[in-house]
Amino acid sequence: MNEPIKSRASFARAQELIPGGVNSPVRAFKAVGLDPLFIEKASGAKIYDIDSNEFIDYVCSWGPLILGHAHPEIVEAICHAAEMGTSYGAPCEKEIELAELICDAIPSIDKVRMVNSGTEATMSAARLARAYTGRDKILKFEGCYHGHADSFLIKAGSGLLTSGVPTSPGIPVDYAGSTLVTRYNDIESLQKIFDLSGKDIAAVIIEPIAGNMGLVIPEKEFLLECRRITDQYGSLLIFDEVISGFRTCYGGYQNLINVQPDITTLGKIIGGGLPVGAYGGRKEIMARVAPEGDVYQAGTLSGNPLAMAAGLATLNLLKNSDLYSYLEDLGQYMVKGIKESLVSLGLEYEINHLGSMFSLFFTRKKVTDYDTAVSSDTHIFAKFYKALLGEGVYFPPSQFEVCFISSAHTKRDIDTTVTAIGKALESSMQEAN
Ligand code: KE4
Repeated sequence: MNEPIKSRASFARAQELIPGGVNSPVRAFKAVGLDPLFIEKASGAKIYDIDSNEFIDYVCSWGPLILGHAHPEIVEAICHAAEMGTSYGAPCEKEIELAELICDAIPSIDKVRMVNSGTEATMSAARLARAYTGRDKILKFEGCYHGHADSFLIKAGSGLLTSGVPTSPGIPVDYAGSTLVTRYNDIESLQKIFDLSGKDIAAVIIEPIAGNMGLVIPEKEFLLECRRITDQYGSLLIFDEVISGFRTCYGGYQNLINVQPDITTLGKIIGGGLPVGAYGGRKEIMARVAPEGDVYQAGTLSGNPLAMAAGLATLNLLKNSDLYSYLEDLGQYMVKGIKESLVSLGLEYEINHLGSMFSLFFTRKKVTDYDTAVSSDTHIFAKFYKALLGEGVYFPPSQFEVCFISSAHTKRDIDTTVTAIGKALESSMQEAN
């Protein structure tokens, strides 16, 4: 790997003009004690930094790029749309087409509203749930991240967990009081909170596959029980599928487990790498959203033709494809290889894996929630990360994020990656001893 001389200089310049030198905290590489690499271009499964280093990429823009970087048909769709204007501030038919694909793919969604980010989607879904139920409290789970709206920055995952500050300053005290928090995969604690406060809870919001404390998979009955308990108390159930939407199948993770939420939030993949978020649900709930209803939510660039074109191209490529079985095979192949490396090195670290998502945790505990996730040794992870980068593999710079495989990755990429992981594990152990 070439010395990141140009990245270092760019980072110095960026820090003069941008808080922390980045436009989203987790990109700052703080948790791994390095300066971030500035990327010049990306294609397929690879990214290239401004110091002419090539990496196999498992960030994939934090999830949107299930088809890899610069997919030719997505690029073509964006370029074609751009030639006809990037934003009209008026309805266009591409919005109907994308809404149609989403509603057809996810049976619990009768109507859907496009927004520009996952944060806008979850913030709007919470407001809608409060209005629809006439209640104020929202319940979330420790380690889940639903974007940076005030309601959700309480014991949150992703960049907050990465920075070690799971609850952000700046949230009004009484506001924070409207957010209840309990443990992921803990039905008993959920039932207790509802028995105490159920009549005040507008909604439970949950990542049906948790991707912001590293990958944490719901235990078998957990999501069913979330559905049962919210029904029991007349609260809504919001599935935050910003990561999981169209990641594990053509639709939501809800399609695979047959649990229907009242509202679903989406993002990432449905934008194909451009800024798109969405929230949708049953007709009678979505009827409350302005201008059909009285719950206000708006956005200058919501549904713009450029982002819609990228989302349409992406979902049309995924629809009726065999890409999900390809991704499943690659995921299995990756995890098998990593496990063999761990065994050969006598290491008993945990791997959580689902489809094309995986997380290698530097802990011997089974990772099922926030507490077991944070038992990971982030110092060894940082050493591992730096060594892996030196081997040409680009993981998310945080123990508490998910590695994503795209359909642009090949078995050869996985072989290279597994070899690199073995070397990085070995050198990080030597450093640790
Ligand atoms: P955005 O506002 O970043 O588009 O989406 C927020 C969001 C909502 N819900 C879930 C389940 C999410 O994972 C996210 C955002 N994910 C993080 C990475 N885990 C975004 C990366 C970043 O913050 O830079």
